[in-house]
Amino acid sequence: MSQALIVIDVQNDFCPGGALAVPGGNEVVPIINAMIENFDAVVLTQDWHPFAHRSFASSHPEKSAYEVAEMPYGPQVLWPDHCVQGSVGAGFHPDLRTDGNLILRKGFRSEIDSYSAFFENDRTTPTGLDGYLRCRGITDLTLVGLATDFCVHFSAVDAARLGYSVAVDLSACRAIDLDGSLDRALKAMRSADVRL
Ligand code: VGL
Ligand code: ZN
Repeated sequence: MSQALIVIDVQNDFCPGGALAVPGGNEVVPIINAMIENFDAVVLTQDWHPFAHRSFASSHPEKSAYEVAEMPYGPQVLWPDHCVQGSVGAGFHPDLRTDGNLILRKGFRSEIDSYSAFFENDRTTPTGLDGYLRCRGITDLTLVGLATDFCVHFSAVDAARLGYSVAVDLSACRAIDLDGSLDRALKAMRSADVRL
């Protein structure tokens, strides 16, 4: 059994003061830093959007942030501009240990968002992370990071669907909690056999 820690989106824009701040987002940093030693592989993901990404409310003049838009691949929550490629907000939290061995950037295509570290929001375009983990013989994943109800949730459910044994350590996650999204995410993860 080989185990990986998947650290989801611990970036400045998701921490207090950032463009899409998750309450208490910074609190996960020391917890995650202390976990790193215990894994065979450590993957860090980065939400990594081009300027004027279609998931930004600013790309939909008739809509405001946190409203939902119909995209070709289905409904999409519209967010404040965040994690623009190369910006300070897209950088990792300055205290996060970044000595993991892979950094995976997602959401880099203008027309499609990617909550999950495994598939873009059309639920079919792969990011390549499954291939990387499989090649390394990794069978067990622990997910931590931001935000519990979006990128951690979708990554965990996809990982379980791909056949990994998946745990989410909620002490090292924080949620956005938009209209009950945290409750829905916890239910979805439980029904996908993700250990919480
Ligand atoms: C995320 C909303 C938009 C996340 C990323 O990391 O959970 N949420 N982009
Ligand atoms: Zn994003």
